[in-house]
Amino acid sequence: MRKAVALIPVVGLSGAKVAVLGLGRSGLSAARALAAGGAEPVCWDDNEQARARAEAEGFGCRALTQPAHFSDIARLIVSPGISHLYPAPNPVVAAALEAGVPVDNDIGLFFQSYATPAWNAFDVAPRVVAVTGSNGKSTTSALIHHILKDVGRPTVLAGNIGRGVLDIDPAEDAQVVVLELSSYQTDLARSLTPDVAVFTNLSEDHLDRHAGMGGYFAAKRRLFSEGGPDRAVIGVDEAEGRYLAGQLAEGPTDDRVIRVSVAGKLTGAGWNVFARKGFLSETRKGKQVGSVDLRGIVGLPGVHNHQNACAAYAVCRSLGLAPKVIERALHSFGGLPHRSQLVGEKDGVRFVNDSKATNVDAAAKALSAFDAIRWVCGGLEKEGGFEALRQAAEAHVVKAYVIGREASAFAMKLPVEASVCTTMQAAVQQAASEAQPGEVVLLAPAAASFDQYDNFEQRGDDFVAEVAKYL
Ligand code: UMA
Repeated sequence: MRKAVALIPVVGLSGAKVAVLGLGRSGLSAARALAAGGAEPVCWDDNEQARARAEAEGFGCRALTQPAHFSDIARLIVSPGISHLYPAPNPVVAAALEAGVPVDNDIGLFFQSYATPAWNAFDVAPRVVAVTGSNGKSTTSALIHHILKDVGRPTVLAGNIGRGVLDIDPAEDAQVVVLELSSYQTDLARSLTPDVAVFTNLSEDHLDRHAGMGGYFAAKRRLFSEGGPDRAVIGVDEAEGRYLAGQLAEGPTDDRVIRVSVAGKLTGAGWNVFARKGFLSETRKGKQVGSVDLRGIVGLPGVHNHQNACAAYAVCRSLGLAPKVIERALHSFGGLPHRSQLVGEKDGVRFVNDSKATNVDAAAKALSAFDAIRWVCGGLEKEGGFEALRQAAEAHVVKAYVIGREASAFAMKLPVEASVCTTMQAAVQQAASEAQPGEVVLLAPAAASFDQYDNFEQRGDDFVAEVAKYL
């Protein structure tokens, strides 16, 4: 029996058989949305339980590993966690490519299907804001969504943040859909036409899936090149961001590009939003037109969060909101679970969960946000080593408490004193018993979680549960 759920019916594939590979959050919502649009989903997942869940909803499953299996298939929809090219295409994707069948994902289907003739009755056309980048995209997306909600604008949040993009209700008058998009998602989507697109920053991540840094940047850049958003908000603190901003703008005064920085004052004659020493400034044509004191905003600690605030502010300004209403909403943002999340405080020691710091760059930013840190870290190490966090660790960490199956090897590579704890329980207990008033016990793993957990959320929940025992 098919569940009654919110969804965007897929347009343009009615009567066609469409293969859906991967039946997790994005795959299953894609299958439902395809069926709602009159297509016939032909599903597959390597996991038997996932297939059983789809079959229970009435979807047919069959393996499509040979090009001949695609003779009656119009398109293949692939989930983001399944490799479509590097390090090697999944066998089903390889068969589709050999058969010449177009390969797409739920993001492509969303952009193909979101606008409908019903919009003719609306007073204000719905808009789509899409946020990509290596770090900060969840917080930036959630912050934009929060600000819009605060001013009473209809808004919905979906994408990499945990909700399939087709898993939302059809558009309503003046709605703003905020999508967090990963490089996996932007790489594969055949339609990619947001009204406002954001590039937060770039640092090494997922390099195996993109054959290196060039492929990773190219995947993210597609968000700005496929349809060309009306407005692009670009973090220019890395060479890639500066290059992208330069490519999209006709010249320095072209305000279709809003440049964002937390590395210094932006003096260009275009549209700029930057934060220095906790103060956000907005300049246009060389004049200051808005400012916000970010220092007292509890939900946005640290320079990395000031970057998120600048990007969200820029998006909301481009949607016509005034600086003071944005400032008011920033103050009521509670932050996201697993990102600079204050879990509790005892005897002057704060406990903060940043389990989402799954790479070295994100961990360095988390470490820079606090002064004296008992640092819980470790897990499945990523490529690139620890050099990028050396400065932040040496300046802010009192001692590290290392978790993970390879905890001793991980600990040896850190630039600070480290205790090998292996389990979260041991790490939290030891860090809590050694912490002094004024210090922060911070989970910022600088590693993936898959050696001990299903995902970073489960790892963060484990930290929160261990802290709760202590508190
Ligand atoms: N599967 C196969 N064969 C494989 C690999 C996986 O059949 O070789 C199946 C699995 O059995 C499973 C399904 O594929 O049933 C899972 O697909 P998926 O990994 O794409 O996960 P979804 O549940 O569809 O979630 C995806 C995103 N996951 C990834 O990108 C890995 C979610 O982002 C996203 O929230 C969701 O779509 C809704 O849009 C998560 C993520 O970890 C949070 N993202 C990465 C990150 O943030 O670093 C990019």
